[in-house]
Amino acid sequence: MTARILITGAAGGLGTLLRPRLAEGDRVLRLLDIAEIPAAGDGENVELVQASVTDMAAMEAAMSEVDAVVHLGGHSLEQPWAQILDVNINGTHVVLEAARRQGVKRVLLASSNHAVGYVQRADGNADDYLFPKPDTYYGVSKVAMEALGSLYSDRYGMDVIAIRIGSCFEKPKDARMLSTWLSPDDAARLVEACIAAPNPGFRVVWGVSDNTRRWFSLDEAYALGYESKDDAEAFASEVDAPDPESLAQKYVGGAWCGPYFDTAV
Ligand code: 15L
Repeated sequence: MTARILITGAAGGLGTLLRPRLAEGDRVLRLLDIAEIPAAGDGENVELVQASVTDMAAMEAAMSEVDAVVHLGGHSLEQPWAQILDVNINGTHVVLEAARRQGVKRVLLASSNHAVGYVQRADGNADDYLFPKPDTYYGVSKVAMEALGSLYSDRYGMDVIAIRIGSCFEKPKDARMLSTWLSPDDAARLVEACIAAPNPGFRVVWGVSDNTRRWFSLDEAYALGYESKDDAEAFASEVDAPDPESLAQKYVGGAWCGPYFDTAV
């Protein structure tokens, strides 16, 4: 079992869902965020670090005695370019470089479906390692994240796994998420598999549950040992029926391919 895991962006949505699910035995979760992180609960084996992922000195310090990093930090929605560049792209470089300097060999990167958001459903099932087709500056930052991960793996022999996350929430919120949903429990199972897989090198995997309406490959995730136990279909009656004319029916990125997201400068 991996003894100490550093989670960046630990106070965010995904970090909050993963925190209780990655707690295990003697394992220490070092939780890092620029925002305030909720204090340790009873018996919780956590260390709290309030810092920015863009702060090299702080990140190097945060890597001490760490066995694996789960990098969730950064903007999770579209933002103006300067912010995306600083926090998401530069921040990912800082995380990888700090890990390298401190001898942390394994880094999991929270990439996103928006790295390939303009891939059309008509093109067939979304395979692993789809060539980038970002739908936003945010999506571009996820492409850059994957490129940095590839570089650090090839150049320095690190194990870096980029997870193209679909939609990780407690429940699917709309018809699109009946395809893209990654249940929080499956997210934890996927992270555990990515942490435990022997010598993976650099990988790109889809982070979705085994949804009945899934059109994303899980081959590479399964090859790493992931086993999905959830299916968004269980919530199908709780969301509106899909609109056949919607962007969600056409593109991986759904509404992110529409004009609403074309506002960031
Ligand atoms: C993402 O990458 C976002 O961070 C998240 O907020 C969701 O919108 C998700 O993609 C999605 O596509 O559903």
